Amino acid sequence: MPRHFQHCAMLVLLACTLAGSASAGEILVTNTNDAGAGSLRAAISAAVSGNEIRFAIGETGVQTINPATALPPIAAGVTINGISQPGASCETWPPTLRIEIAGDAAPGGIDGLRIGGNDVLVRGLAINSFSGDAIHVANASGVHIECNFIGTDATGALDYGNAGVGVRLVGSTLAVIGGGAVSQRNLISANAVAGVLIDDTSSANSVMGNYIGTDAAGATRLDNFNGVIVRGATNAIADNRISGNTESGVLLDAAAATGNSIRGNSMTGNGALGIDLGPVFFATPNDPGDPDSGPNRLQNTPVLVDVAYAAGLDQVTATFAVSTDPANASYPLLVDFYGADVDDEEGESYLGTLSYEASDFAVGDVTKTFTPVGAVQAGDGVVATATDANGNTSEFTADAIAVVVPEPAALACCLVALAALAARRRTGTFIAQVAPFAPGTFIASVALRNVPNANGAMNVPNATMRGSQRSEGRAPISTDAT
Ligand SMILES: [Ca+2]
Ligand SMILES: [Ca+2]
Ligand SMILES: [Ca+2]
Ligand SMILES: [Ca+2]
Repeated sequence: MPRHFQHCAMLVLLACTLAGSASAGEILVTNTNDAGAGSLRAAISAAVSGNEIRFAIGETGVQTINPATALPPIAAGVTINGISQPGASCETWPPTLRIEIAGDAAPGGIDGLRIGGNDVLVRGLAINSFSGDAIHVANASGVHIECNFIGTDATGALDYGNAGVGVRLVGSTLAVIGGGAVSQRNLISANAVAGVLIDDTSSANSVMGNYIGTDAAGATRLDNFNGVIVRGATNAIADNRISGNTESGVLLDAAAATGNSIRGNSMTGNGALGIDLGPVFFATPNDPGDPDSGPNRLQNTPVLVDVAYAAGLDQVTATFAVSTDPANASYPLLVDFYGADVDDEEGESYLGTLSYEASDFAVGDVTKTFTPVGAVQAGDGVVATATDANGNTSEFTADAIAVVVPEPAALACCLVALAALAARRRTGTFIAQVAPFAPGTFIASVALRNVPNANGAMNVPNATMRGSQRSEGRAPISTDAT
C-alpha cells in the first residue's frame, strides 16, 4: 500500500476508535502504550477545548504509562480525568489512584504534563520520576490541579520524586492547586527543587489544602527541597500541611513576591523556617516602623507579650503588638495565632485571628481575646504571623511564647466578683478577664461597662471590681469597687 494510504488508514482507524467507544467530548485512553491508538499521547494530541480525556484500561490495579519522549502540550479547556479509570476515587483521603504517569523511560530534562492553555483540569493521577517537572504550566490562566500524587507512587507512600518541581507555574494566573474540599487535595512530595514553584511572572494563583512534604497519611516525611517557592505577586498559600521539607516550608525569595498571603497552613519539621521572606535562610529581624522592602514588603512579625487560655471561657487572651507604622502598610493587620511545632518556630495548628488596627499601633501592646478553633493547653508554644490588608504575610514570630492557663482559683475569684456586682443590682455589660500576674499567680478582674439608657444617661455609676487570689495559696479574695 502506498505510504500516504497507510497514513489515511490509520487516521480512519483512530476516528472509528474514538467514535465507537467514548461519548461526545470524551477521548478514551485504553492502554498504557507510549504512542498509537488508545494511548495517552494520542489522546492529548487529539484533545481540543471541551474534551475530557478518560481512562478505561482494562486491567485491575495501578496502570503505569511510561512516556518515552515528552508528551505533547495539553490544549486549553481540556480535562484529564484519572478518576475515570475503574476503581479510582477522590471522594475520601487518601484517594485511590489507578493511573500513574512515570518518567523512568523518558530522556533527561523532560517534564511530565505540559499545560500551555487556559482552563485545563488535571485530576486523579500519580505523576512521578520525571527528570524535569511533574506538571509544568506556562502562560495559562485558570488551570486546576486536583487529587493528584505528585512525586510519589500511586499509594502516596514511596519517594518517586521528580528531579524538577512538582507543579511549576510560569507566567500563569488564577491557577488553583488543590482546593477547599478534601476531594481536591494533592499530595506534592519528594520533588528535588520544590513541591510548587510560582515564578516571578505568575500572580493571583492559589495553593490550597494540599499535603506538601509528607506521605499521604500526612505523618511521614517525604521531603521536597523547599515546600513552596513564591516569586510572583498576590498568590495565596492557604490551609495546606507543609511539613518535613528539607529547607523552607514557604520561601519568598524575589522582589516581585509581594501581597502573597500565607494563612491557615500547618507547618512542622521543615529544615529551615516555616515561612522565610528574603534571600537568606534565617528569620528576618523586625525593623522599627517596618519601612523596609522586599518579599511581602518584609512585613514585621507580631511581638507576643502574653498568651493566656481560660478553659472555662474557652478563650485565648493575647497581649501583642506589631511594629508596623500605618504609613508603611495597609491596615488593618490580621494576626493569625498558631500552636507552635515541637521546636517552637513554625505554626503547626491554627488557633484563630485577631485584628490589629491603626489605632492599636498608636497604643502599642493591646490585649484581645478569641475563641480558639483548636485545643490549647498550658505550656504550648504559640507563634503568630501578621498579614496586611494587601495580603503581605510575615514570617512566624521568632520567639514562641508559652500559653499560661489560669487555674480554677483565679476563675472562681472572677465569678465571686461578678456575683458581688450582681448583688449590688448593677446592670450593664460585665467583662471578666483572667490574666497572669506573676509566676504561679493570676489576677482576675471584672469590669462593668456602663450602658447608656435611652436618654443617653448612664444607668449606674462607674464601677469596676477587682479580685485577686494566689493560685496556689489560700489568700482571701479581696475586692474593691469604685
Ligand atoms: Ca520546626
Ligand atoms: Ca528570612
Ligand atoms: Ca520589616
Ligand atoms: Ca517592610
